[in-house]
Amino acid sequence: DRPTIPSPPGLPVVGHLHQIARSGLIGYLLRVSREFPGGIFKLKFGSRVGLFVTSPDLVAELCDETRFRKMPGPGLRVVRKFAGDGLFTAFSEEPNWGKAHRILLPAFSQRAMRGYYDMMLEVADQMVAKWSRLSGTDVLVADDMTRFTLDSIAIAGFGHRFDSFEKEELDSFLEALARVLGESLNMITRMPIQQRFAKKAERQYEADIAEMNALVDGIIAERRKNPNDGKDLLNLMVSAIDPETGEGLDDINIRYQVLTFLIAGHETTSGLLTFSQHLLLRHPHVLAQAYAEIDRVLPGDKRPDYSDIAKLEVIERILKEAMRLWPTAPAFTLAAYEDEVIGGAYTVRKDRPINVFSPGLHRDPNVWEDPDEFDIDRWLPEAEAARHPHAYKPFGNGERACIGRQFAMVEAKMALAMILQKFAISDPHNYRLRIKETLSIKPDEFYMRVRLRQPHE
Ligand code: MNH
Repeated sequence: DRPTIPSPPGLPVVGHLHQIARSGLIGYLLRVSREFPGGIFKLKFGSRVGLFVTSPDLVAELCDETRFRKMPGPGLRVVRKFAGDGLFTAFSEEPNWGKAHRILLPAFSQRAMRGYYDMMLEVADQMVAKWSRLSGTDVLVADDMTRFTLDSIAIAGFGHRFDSFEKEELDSFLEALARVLGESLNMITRMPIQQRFAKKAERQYEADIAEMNALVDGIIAERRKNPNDGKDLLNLMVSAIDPETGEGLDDINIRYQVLTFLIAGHETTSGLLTFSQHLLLRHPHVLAQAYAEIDRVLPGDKRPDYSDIAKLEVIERILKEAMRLWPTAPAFTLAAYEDEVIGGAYTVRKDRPINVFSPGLHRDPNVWEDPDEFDIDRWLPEAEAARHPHAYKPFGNGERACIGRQFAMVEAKMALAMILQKFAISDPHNYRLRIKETLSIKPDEFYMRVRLRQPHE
């Protein structure tokens, strides 16, 4: 007789949705993870049952690619409405996944990163210029991180300039996207009775998708009109041939891919940078370490070049630890090829989505001492080498892991380096973390004081 998968008490009909409505999905899942140290539990979202795993041993089994593969869950299936079979939302069995993966991989090599670097640096310059003008006042961190990461992926990947730092408001693409992501989340957490009254939200949703598509179509048309021989994402998409099938990407798929990269390529990195600055302000001794490293690697006004980025090991540990506590893509979903038993005890049916809830995994007390503490020394090489190999999954797993992880790390290290080189940052309002949830997570309404550093500060 096999044990059943545990579940916290819920209500009839809605299951656990009312608790989610009250404390947010992430907060609720973190609480439930703590209540079920076995590292597996299920929740009821109305009529749907969601299965969640947080123990590293179980995650190790799920990450065995001979038994399990990515299976877009309810959240990503809603996103397929506008991202289709783009890389992020494709089922692994869809031929377009393999085709696009093989075609686009060269755009993420070390060499390619070097090629993007100067473009990213130019965007970072614009951010520094804006904050210099605002010196002595407060900035809304998440919005400027979003300007930085969106402009970076758009210019490096597609040669498109948003020039977000020249505008008061965030680009209307971002507003459309924010509404679409918010509505996507609502669609999966709304109680059935509420869904019937959501007609207006649905119309707005359609209009927002049309607006995003119009931007993407403009970017593609512009490149077809003015071709260049660069090796960026867009050129690979419109002209490269997959050696395995001898085929290129079709027009609809290209649209899905551009949109996918505009979204996946900025949201999570923006959140990572925002969490990192919040955590630094809460831990002044770590902030001091970061300043010391910056002043050693980038003394005075030295411009960071690509080789300097590799020297920023304190900054790298800060980012890794921020992604441990607050992985900004907080879950990924897998399913078994055949009926399986995991943990020697739990039956899971083939094709049934199972969520790896990374914030829970990343705080498993059997692996992480004082799991809620921000401690960058967890990322010293000896500590890292001794750790359970499946206790940390901020970028997902296997062949479906994040294709942009190096891009994100280079970008995030550069941005933090530039900020700390130029500014003294502080938290006069004693910000208390509130999580804003779309499909990714970031600190909500976090204002930070910035002041240009003096030469000997
Ligand atoms: Mn990214 C997949 C996290 C930055 C483009 N990314 C994933 C997955 C995670 C993830 C987790 C796996 C999701 C799943 O299994 O369902 N990504 C991140 C984080 C950051 C990030 C935490 C920043 C920090 N990602 C980026 C950047 C880009 C990008 C930057 C583009 C430049 N990510 C992708 C794409 C995929 C992906 C594309 C889908 C890859 C695939 O399935 O082939």
